[in-house]
Amino acid sequence: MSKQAYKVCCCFRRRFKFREAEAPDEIKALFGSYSENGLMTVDHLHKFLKEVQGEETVTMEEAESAMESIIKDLKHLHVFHRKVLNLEAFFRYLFSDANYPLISSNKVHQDMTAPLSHYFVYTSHNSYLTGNQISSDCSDVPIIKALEKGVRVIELDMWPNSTKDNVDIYHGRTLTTPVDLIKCLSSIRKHAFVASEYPVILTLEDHLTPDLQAKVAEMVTHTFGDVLFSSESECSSEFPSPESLKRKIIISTKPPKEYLETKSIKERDDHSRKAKNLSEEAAWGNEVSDIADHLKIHNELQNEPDDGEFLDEEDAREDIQELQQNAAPKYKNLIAIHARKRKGGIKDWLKIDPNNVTRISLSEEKFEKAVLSHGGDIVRFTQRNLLRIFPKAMRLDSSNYNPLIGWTHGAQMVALNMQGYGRYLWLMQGLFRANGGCGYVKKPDILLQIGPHSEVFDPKRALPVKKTLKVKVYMGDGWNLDFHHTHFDMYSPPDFYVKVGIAGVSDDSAVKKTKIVEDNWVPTWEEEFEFQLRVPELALLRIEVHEYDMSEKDDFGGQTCLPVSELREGIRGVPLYNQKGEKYKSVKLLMRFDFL
Ligand SMILES: [Ca+2]
Ligand SMILES: [Ca+2]
Ligand SMILES: [Ca+2]
Repeated sequence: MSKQAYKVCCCFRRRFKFREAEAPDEIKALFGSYSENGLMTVDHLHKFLKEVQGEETVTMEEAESAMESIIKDLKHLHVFHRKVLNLEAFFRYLFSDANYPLISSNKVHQDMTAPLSHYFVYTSHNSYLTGNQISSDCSDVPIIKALEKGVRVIELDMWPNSTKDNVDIYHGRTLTTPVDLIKCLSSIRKHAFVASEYPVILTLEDHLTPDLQAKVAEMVTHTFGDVLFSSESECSSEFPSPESLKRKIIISTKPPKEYLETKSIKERDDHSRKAKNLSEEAAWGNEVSDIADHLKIHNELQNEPDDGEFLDEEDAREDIQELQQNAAPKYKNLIAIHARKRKGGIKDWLKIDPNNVTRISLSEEKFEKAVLSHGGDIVRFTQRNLLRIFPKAMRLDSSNYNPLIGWTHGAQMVALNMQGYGRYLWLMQGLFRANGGCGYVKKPDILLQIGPHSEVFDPKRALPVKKTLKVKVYMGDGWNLDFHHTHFDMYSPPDFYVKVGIAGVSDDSAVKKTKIVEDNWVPTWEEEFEFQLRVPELALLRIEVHEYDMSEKDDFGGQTCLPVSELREGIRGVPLYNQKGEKYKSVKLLMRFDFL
């Protein structure tokens, strides 16, 4: 035990005892029953993995190699002459990366041979922006970062450059500083498959003349070469599988549009001023909305007929006939996933063509409106076709919306602003921790099934409880290593508490919290919570650590989101992440998960 001093004023210091992390009583008791004379052998470990950790099929050999790697990892603590663990080593092992809470931290384990429409795909919106939607810089750096995190859908807005002889990427009609298309393409080629071998889809928004389209075709073909997927031989009644598209880059866009002149700088100026008035997003972002409540409010605000004209920023004035005459033929050939222009009302664009699959793109507002009146049609549509949802234009600050509205209706490409840090992006990062972080997560069967009367999954329907998840929060550790001792409170150690919750279908959503442990860098809560889950397949476990301050907003202490379908039972070391979703070096929680 050591002491830590906090300066209160120039002549007075408060001293606090600093305790190293120590195993909670329950862990000590468990060690007692799986050890002899204070030592845990391979036999004991094997039994512990089977009985407590729920790893029923674990073999003696696996337990032995686990023991070896534990001893190797902990050799700085003790020198073990035999393959045994003492309490401290066992406790450290529980906290270690080897005891990760998900079934696979980096192994793809789902079936990857189903059509693309059977997967949620990690999707970014305006992937080239470094900050807000109006005046931030455009760069290939955020694209590289996204690809390295496993993002599989990258969006590029293509515009003519100032001399009209080359292609720039920027957010049209804003003050964002452009970046060369070719720079983005080369970076994509270089980083596409660093995090995952599964296909990268480029969604292009095109505001180009036929001349420049021809130039894009040349650049794309030249940069990507063999890696570019061409759809000529594909059967168009079903999308190919991620497995068959491994290490391929796929171009997806609408049929090219008529050339649109960039609006005047004056207008761009006005936008920029608007963006500056928006405050920076707070550390936490908005609380995760209950999707049913959210839709209800939305419904009350909407009085328009459901099948009105559904045009948005992506639609512009294109006409397919015009395209046939104008667009560069090479450019048209690049498009492997054709996005459909939406004509007429919701019913029309959700029409399923048995001979053709397509992709449509809707703003979050249009989508939410469509969900209210045509929820079932959307689920049916997304069983074979692709649906992309993007943030509404009002989100000038690059904030985000609740992605679960899209996922619970089968939308594959829920595009979020990757620079819009906060709870909604954490949900996204959480979902895509599943399936080894490869950027493709198989949609649960419930979203792919269709009944004899063509009934499909309805996230609003009251369903019986399928599983109860019991979550125990034992303790946390590592803040003293990752933060300065005055980071949380100037005059005393931090006061942590944990919020544990579920995001999923509306009936499953809940948030609970532990008590506050005051003035302690190594808090022990030992509190247990139960969550009743009707649709565990779509549930995400949300974990947030708050640092309580009486007079101000809580400080941020860490967060993670874990897909419930991949959660391992038993006692686990749960790594926490910062606001941006970057993993802390040392901060972890010790938790226990059980399904009843
Ligand atoms: Ca504080
Ligand atoms: Ca304090
Ligand atoms: Ca405090």
